[in-house]
Amino acid sequence: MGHYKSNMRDLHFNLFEMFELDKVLESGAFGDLDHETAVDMLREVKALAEGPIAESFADADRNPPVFDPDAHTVTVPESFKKSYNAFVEGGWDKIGVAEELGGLPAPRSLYWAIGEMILGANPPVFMYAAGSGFANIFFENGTDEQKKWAAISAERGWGATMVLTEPDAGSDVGAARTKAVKQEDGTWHIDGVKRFITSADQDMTESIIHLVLARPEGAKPGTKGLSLFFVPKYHFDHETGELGERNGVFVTNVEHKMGIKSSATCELTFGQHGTPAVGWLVGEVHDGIAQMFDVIEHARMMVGTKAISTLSTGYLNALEYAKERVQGADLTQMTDKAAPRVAITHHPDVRRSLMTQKAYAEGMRAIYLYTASHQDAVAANIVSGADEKMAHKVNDLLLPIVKGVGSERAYSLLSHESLQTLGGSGFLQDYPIEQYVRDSKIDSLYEGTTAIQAQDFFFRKIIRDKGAALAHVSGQIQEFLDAEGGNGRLKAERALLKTALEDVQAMTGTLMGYLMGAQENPKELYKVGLGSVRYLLAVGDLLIGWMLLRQAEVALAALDAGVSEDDTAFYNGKIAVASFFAKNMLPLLTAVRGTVENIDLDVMEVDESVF
Ligand code: ST9
Ligand code: FAD
Repeated sequence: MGHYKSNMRDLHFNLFEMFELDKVLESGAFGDLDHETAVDMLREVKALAEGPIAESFADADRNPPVFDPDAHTVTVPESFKKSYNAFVEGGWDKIGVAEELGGLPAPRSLYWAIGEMILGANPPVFMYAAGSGFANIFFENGTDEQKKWAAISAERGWGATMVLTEPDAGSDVGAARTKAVKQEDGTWHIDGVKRFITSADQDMTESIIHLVLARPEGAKPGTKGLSLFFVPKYHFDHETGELGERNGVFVTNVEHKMGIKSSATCELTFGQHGTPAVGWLVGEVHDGIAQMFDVIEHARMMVGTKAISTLSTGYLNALEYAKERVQGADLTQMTDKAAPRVAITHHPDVRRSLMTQKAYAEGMRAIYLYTASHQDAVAANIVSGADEKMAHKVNDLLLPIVKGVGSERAYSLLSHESLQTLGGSGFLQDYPIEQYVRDSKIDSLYEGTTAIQAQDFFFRKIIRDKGAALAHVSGQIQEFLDAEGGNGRLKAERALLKTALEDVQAMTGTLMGYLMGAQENPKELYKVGLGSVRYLLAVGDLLIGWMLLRQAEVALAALDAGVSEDDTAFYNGKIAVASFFAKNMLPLLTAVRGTVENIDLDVMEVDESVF
C-alpha cells in the first residue's frame, strides 16, 4: 500500500447525497455520462492514484528533476515518468476538456473529485499533465486559426505553462518588464526573463506551450498594459502539428526548493540566446490579464484542492497510526502504574487533534465541491438555486476561500496536528507526513499569497460585487437555520452556527465601515488590510461549520431510514464531527469579531526600527 489514502466514501457522500450529482447528470448537459460511468471513473482513479501515481511520490522527492544548463533541459526521474504515463495513457488528462480537443465534458464537481485524488497522491502529475486543460483555455480565447493549434496541442499531448512572474513582479504582476515587439508578419518577439515557472521544461512531452504575459512596446503600465502571447517551445506546422525549429525560449535555471521537488520550477528566458522567441497574440486582442485569469482561476482551484486533499491523506495516515500506537494508560487510570496501556486514540488530546483534522479535511472538501458545483450553471441551479450569472459570482466569491483558507488550514493542521499525532515518528521520512508538510507549504504562496487572496475576497468579490454573491450564500445559511431540520436534534449546534453567522456579518459590516471611513481619512484603509486575512479565515470557518451541519442533517435522515453497519459508523462520524466543530471552533469567531472591531492603527504608526 502506498502513502496515499483517498476518502471515497466521503467523495460519494458529497457528490451524490449532498450535491445531487445524479440530477446534474440526468439533466443531459453532459451527454451520455451517467451514474454508473461516474462511479466507475471514480473507482478507476482511486486505484490509479493509490497505485502507480502515488508510487513515485517519495522517490521523485529524493531524486528531483535534473537541470542541464548547457542544453537548457530538465530531465524528470524515471519513476515519476511512470506515474505521469499512467495518468495520461488512461486519458484522464482529457476529462473536462472540450470534445473538439478530444476531451470528455464532465460536471466540474466530478472533475475536481477526480483531481482531488491525483493531487493527494502526487500533485506534480496533475500539473505536468495540465496541457490539455491549458489548450482548452487557449481554444476558448484564441482566433479560429489558433483554435486549430489548441487542438493540435491537446492531440499531441504537449505540456503547458502559465508565465507571469518576474524577479520584480510577484504579487505585483503589473510590474512585469518582459517586452513584446510586433513583427511585420504579425508575430511578436518576446524579450525578457520570467522566474518560478512551473513545468517550463521536462522530457515527457514532445513540446510545451507557454502562455506568456508581456508588455507590447508603448503599452500602458500595470496589468492592463499586459498582453497574452502563445509561445511554443518548438515551431510547428500549423496544419499538421509536425515539429520544426526550436523557438527562442529557454530554461536558464531550476530552483532548489523545500517541497514539491518533482515539479520543476524554472527561470525562463525569452529571446536572449541568439534565437528570437516568437509569440502570437492570443485572440489577436490586447486583453492579457483578463485572459490569463481564465487560467489563474483554474489554478487557484487546483491549489486549494491540492492542499485539502493533502490534509485528508495526512489525517487518514495519522488516524491509522493512532489506532495502532500503544502508549500510556487511560487518563482516568493515570495514578495506577500497572494499568493496561492503551492505543493513543484513547487519549483526549489525540481525539481532539484527530477530530480537528477530520473536521477541516471533510468540511473543506465539501466547500471545494460546493464551489465546483457553481462552475456549471445546471449544477448551481440544483445545489443553491443560483441562475447562471449568480453561479459565476458564487464561484468567484468562493475561489479565495478554497485557495486561501484551504492552503492555510491544511498546512497548519498537517504540521501541528497530523505530524504531531505520530510523535517523533512523524518527523521521519519513514512516513509521508513530513513530505506532506513540505509539499503543502507552497499552497499558501503561489497563485497569489494569502494576503492577496484576502484582499481579492474583500475588495473584488464582496465590495465590487456589492455583496450579491455573499448575500446569496448567507441566504443559504439562513435558510438552513430557519428550516430547523434534523427533527429537533443538533439544536445547540444550530444556535452556535447562528451566532457565527452574526459574527461574520458584523465583521463584514466593520470592514465596510473602515472602507467608507477611508474616504475621509485614507489611513482607515490600513484597518481593512490588518483585518482581511482574519476575516477570510473566519468566513472559511463559518462555511465549514455550515457544511458539516448540513452533512449531519443528511446523516441523521439516513440513519433514521436504516443503513448498513459500515454506513452507520460513517454517518455517526458526520454527526460527531459537525457537533465538535460547532462547539469547539465556531465560538472562536466571536473573539475574532472583537479583534476586528478593535483594530487600530498603532502597528502602522510605529517606526520601522521597532520591528
Ligand atoms: C503560479 C502558478 O503561481 C503556480 C502553479 C502552476 C501550476 C500549473 C498547473 C495549473 C493547472 C490548472 C489549470 C488547468 C486548466 C484546466 C481547465 C480544464 C477545462 N478574478 O484588481 P486589479 C483581472 S502563476 C478574475 O486592478 P492589479 C481583471 O481582468 C502566478 N480576474 O489588479 C482585472 O480587470 P477588471 C500567479 C481578475 O492591481 C485586472 O485583473 N500569480 C481577478 O492591476 C486588474 O485587476 C498571481 O496569482 C480575479 N480575482 O493587479 C498574482 N483579479 O478589474 C497574485 C484581477 O477591469 N496577485 N483580475 O476586471 C494578484 O492576483 C494581484 O491582486 C493582481 C493585482 C496582480 C491581480
Ligand atoms: P512577493 O510578492 O514579494 O510577496 C512577499 C510577501 O509580501 C508575501 O507574504 C506577500 O503576501 C506580501 N505582499 C506582497 N504584496 C502585498 C500586498 N500588496 N499586500 C499585502 N501583502 C503583500 N509564477 C508564474 O507565473 N508561473 C508559475 O508557474 C509559477 N510557479 C511557481 C512555483 C513555485 C514553486 C513558486 C515558489 C512560485 C511560483 N510562481 C509562479 C510565482 C508565484 O506565483 C509567486 O511567488 C507569488 O505570486 C508571490 O510572489 P513573490 O514570490 O514575488 O512574493
